Amino acid sequence: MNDSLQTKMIPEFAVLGHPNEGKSSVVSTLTEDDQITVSRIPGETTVSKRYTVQIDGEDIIRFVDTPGFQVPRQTLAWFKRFEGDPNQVCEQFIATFRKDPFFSDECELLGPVVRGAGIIYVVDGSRPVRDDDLAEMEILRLTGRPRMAIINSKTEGKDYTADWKSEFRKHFNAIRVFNSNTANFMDRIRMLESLKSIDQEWEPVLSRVILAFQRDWQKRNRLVTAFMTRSIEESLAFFVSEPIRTSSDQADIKEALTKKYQAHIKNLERQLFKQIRTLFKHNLFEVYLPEYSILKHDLFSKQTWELLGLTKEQLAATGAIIGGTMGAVIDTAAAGITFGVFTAIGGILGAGSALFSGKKIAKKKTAGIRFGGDKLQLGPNKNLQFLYILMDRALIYYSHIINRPHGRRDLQDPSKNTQNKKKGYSTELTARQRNVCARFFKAVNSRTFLKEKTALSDFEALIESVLNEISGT
Ligand SMILES: Nc1nc2c(ncn2[C@@H]2O[C@H](COP(=O)(O)OP(=O)(O)OP(=O)(O)O)[C@@H](O)[C@H]2O)c(=O)[nH]1
Ligand SMILES: [Mg+2]
Repeated sequence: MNDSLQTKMIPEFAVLGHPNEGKSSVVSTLTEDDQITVSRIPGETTVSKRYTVQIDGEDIIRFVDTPGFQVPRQTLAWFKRFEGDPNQVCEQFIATFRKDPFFSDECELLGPVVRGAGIIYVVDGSRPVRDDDLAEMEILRLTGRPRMAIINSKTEGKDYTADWKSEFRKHFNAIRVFNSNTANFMDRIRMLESLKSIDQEWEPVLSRVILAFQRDWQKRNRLVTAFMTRSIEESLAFFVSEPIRTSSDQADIKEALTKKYQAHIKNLERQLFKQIRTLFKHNLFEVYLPEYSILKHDLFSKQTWELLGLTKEQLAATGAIIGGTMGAVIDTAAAGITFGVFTAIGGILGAGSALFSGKKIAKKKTAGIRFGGDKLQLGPNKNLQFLYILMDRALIYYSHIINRPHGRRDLQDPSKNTQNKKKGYSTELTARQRNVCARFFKAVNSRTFLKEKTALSDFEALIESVLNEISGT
């Protein structure tokens, strides 16, 4: 297939409108591209630029970001005076004014329309309809191209949606509310569904686009499942140990082990979060986390455990610990040494009485010198609750990422869609699902994956179903 033939089959939509209404944000959200410049200052976009959505290296759909209309009334006056072939009105307009600076933005924004793009007209529904807007709508009607209007309300509390809709009905084939700063995956799908209705000829190709988007989303969720399962498995199985010699300061060793253990687990979580962020194409900045987010708390803090929904009884059970009253018994080569209170461990680490354990290291001879003694080991964590904490934090992060539209550039004020969960997802699991988690936990802990054949696959299936539920797919 040659290039031009392939290009023709890829649907293309020009996003048009008044300056500063959110055109670039809409393109950014629709294409999941956070590199597109969005700015408070009107007139930011000065040239039309195509953004192509690719899935598995294949071009799927294009959106063209354009400059805003500058002189819509004068442009409309010319369109109305035009006496040639109505299908040629845009071409003739550009041919006439290509070199005229007065109409330079209008020539630029109509360029993609001449090339056959469908039209998505963006307005800010939080302001009233003005004469300039009516002129813009009339120009678009006169282009004769399939067109859809979308209402992207920038300011909450002010709503002129009804006025806009009644004007739109005269000029457009479809109308949709689509907010570039809150839209999630399903909103994007619904938007594409509406686009189908603006031109019957595009129906089959847009159906294919929607299918490609949905398959890609499923694939991402499967990847997140794999990343999450591996990360959790690694965290659960992780342990650190250090030999104890008579002269060693055991308190120092405990502290060093605790630091090492926590740093490793936190690092695994960071890596997982980065994988999720990359998969959902967020590059611009560390995704902002709302002040109240559980993820703001340290993985190893008491708040994390409380916020994720541990009951008082669970807290009491997991940690005598958290209060700092747990003692750990270490077997030593010589005699049983009882360590005192491990307050330094705190939080999760304290949870689970078997977290710290002592092991006798086989004495061995190296170059004639006898080494040996006892070993202090921290981890693997034997507390099932640890699995739920890791799982919940990853799911909350996932929910945050998928609900953050790429066109959104402010850092505060999390989107409405973000799940402002006070409790973790694990608190909503059914008894059967908890059983799946417990079997997975046990298989990791006792390294019996070979025997417990379905422990891993059942856990993965559970995670994937929760991801699908969170994303509404
Ligand atoms: N709160 C909110 N702000 C938005 C929304 N859409 C756009 N904005 C903001 O409005 C300003 C303009 O957005 P752009 O996407 O750059 O608008 P534009 O239509 O491309 O503007 P020009 O390129 O100048 O014509 C930016 O500060 C955006 O962050 C929205 O849905 N909600
Ligand atoms: Mg712009």
